[in-house]
Amino acid sequence: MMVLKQVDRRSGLTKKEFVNEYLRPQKPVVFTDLTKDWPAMHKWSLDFFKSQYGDLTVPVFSSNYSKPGPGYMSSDKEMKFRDFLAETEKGHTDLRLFLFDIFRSAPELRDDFQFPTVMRGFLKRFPFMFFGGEGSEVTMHYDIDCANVFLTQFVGHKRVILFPPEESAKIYHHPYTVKSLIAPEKPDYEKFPALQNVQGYETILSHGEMIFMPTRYWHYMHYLDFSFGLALRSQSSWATRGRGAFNIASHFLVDKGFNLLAPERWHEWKERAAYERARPFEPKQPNHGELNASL
Ligand SMILES: O=C(O)CCC(=O)C(=O)O
Ligand SMILES: [Fe+2]
Repeated sequence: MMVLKQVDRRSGLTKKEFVNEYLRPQKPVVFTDLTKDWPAMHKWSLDFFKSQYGDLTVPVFSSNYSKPGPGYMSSDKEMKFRDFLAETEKGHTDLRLFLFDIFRSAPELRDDFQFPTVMRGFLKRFPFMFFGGEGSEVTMHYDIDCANVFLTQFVGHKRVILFPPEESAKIYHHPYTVKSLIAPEKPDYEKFPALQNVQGYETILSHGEMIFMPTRYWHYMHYLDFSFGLALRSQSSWATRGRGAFNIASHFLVDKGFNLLAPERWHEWKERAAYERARPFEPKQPNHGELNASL
């Protein structure tokens, strides 16, 4: 059976403790107190964004994002931010705002939060926001640039399931992508037998909590209520920076290129390759021949 441990929840973590207990060993953690002095914590709300930024035009994602074909890995349509918020508030789960750079249009919002001081290397130019309605799911992926991600939760709750990069084969990683097609909340062991041997983490994030997801960690999110998040990213080494740049180039050239040429066939090829890689990790079937020989 898949094993999901609870992510540690810590307050008052010093830089030294964070580095020794979480950053070096590449282990996730939830900071429960890092955002307590942020103006954003009481200022940013559904009504705040509707009233102050409702006129912005935003690029919206739907479930076409992961399907082979023309919508693959791009946003579907543009909407007024106000209309998007009204739809997701009502529980329209297909629409999401993903890697939304609101700060380009609203640089004043940067004064409402601070970059954590528990490590260096924050990419100050790239804070991103994510918005989704109750029931929305973010499929299993890791972040292509290989950054460490510090994701702060606002308003509602979100269930997060994580797997370390070493578990990639067991969750049927699709080559040339940063995706896996498994649904970790309802693991299908018939279809994906190697999932039975996977070990990961889970937690539920509430308002004000910040989760640290180490470099290349797989993550799946389930919005339990309407909520939004702010992701701050940091690069801890030139090696991960280089790997990120290589990833971006190869994924965009190879994956997007073949998706355009032959969407279905390319999808099938990736799926077959994912199965081949997972095979050594499938639970062993009882082998009667071997048993008899040893008796
Ligand atoms: O919270 C979300 O909607 C997705 C977050 C995510 O994938 C990230 O921060 O990298
Ligand atoms: Fe992500």
